[in-house]
Amino acid sequence: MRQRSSITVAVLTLLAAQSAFRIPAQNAIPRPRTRTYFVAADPVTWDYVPGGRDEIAGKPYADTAFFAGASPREVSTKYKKVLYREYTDSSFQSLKTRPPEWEHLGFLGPVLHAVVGDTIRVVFRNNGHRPFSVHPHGVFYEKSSEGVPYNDGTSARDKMDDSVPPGSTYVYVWAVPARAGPGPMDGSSVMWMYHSHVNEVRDIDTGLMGVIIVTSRKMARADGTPKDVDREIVANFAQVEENDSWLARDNLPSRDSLRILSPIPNPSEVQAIYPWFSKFSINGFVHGAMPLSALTMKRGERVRWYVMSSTNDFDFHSPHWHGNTVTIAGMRTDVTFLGPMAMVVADMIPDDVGTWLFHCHVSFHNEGGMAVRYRVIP
Ligand SMILES: [Cu+2]
Repeated sequence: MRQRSSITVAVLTLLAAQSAFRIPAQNAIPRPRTRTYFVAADPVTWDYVPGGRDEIAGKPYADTAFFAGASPREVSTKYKKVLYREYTDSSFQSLKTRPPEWEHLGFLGPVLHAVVGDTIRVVFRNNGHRPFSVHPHGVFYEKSSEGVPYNDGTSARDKMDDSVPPGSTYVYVWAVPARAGPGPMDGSSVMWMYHSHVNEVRDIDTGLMGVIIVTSRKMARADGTPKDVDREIVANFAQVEENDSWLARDNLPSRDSLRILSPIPNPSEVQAIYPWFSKFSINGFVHGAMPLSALTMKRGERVRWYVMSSTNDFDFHSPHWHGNTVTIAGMRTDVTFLGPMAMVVADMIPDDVGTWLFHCHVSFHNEGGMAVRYRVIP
């Protein structure tokens, strides 16, 4: 009798546990799935100062000197680039609309969200003028999805991802195992970057870079975002060397491009006649030109900042948030440090209402324009 009642209790407990798992759809743990993204490398004219104003100084851009005592800077802030852009399907006819909360991404590619246990499929279309690729960090890739040409002992099918010719499409497939997700000291999500890696430096300086965000399964919403975060923000600190871009020659004023005869000029040759080609940028914006509306958050929101840097010789940055503090791996700060291609995740619960500076604390980067503003509203 006693044994029978304990069986009954066990069955009732099991039934109760099962009904407890019938939780509302918005709290349900998403099943592992394949997330497909249609991403093209597109020729685009990008403006580093879209509003024409230095919003750190609060003046028209052309009125403000580059460094104190420097000669007046060039007025055109538009450069031909090749950027990753997201499309709705494999016809690559319709660009996917970027929602307002992701407007701050600027010249970065789309964020590829995934959950531990998922598979990411990137259908990559090269609309550029030369071979490009997509190389991911962190996720699990086989040799056919690494996106880098080097002497790795592979051949044939395993080389097709290395360098995708202009006008071609290639499908990259990346698994997202536990080691691509949050580690023991991480929060509910981690960041990885992706970029073209046929010629790593020149491809990135041409504009081909983006971000992958991987969320732990138990903390993920259906769209892959972490459910303990209200707002995700990505910030790429980059000294973009436009002199190193594949399109450097096309971006020179015509009087200067006549002085350079080679179709792909030597970067130092361009730099010598046109020093402005070094762009001290956050997501492709300089001197506070990122629209304030793109970085507006509410007091008390749980804001996760994914901060990273680029690959050039001087891509050492110290991002500094004014007005509010963050925690990074459980430790409190308001400044962090990035070496080349570094990635840091910082959590903020803003409590200080106002318009605040977010800038690089390396002094010549800050003076050179590596600064944006963010706004906290009540
Ligand atoms: Cu810096």
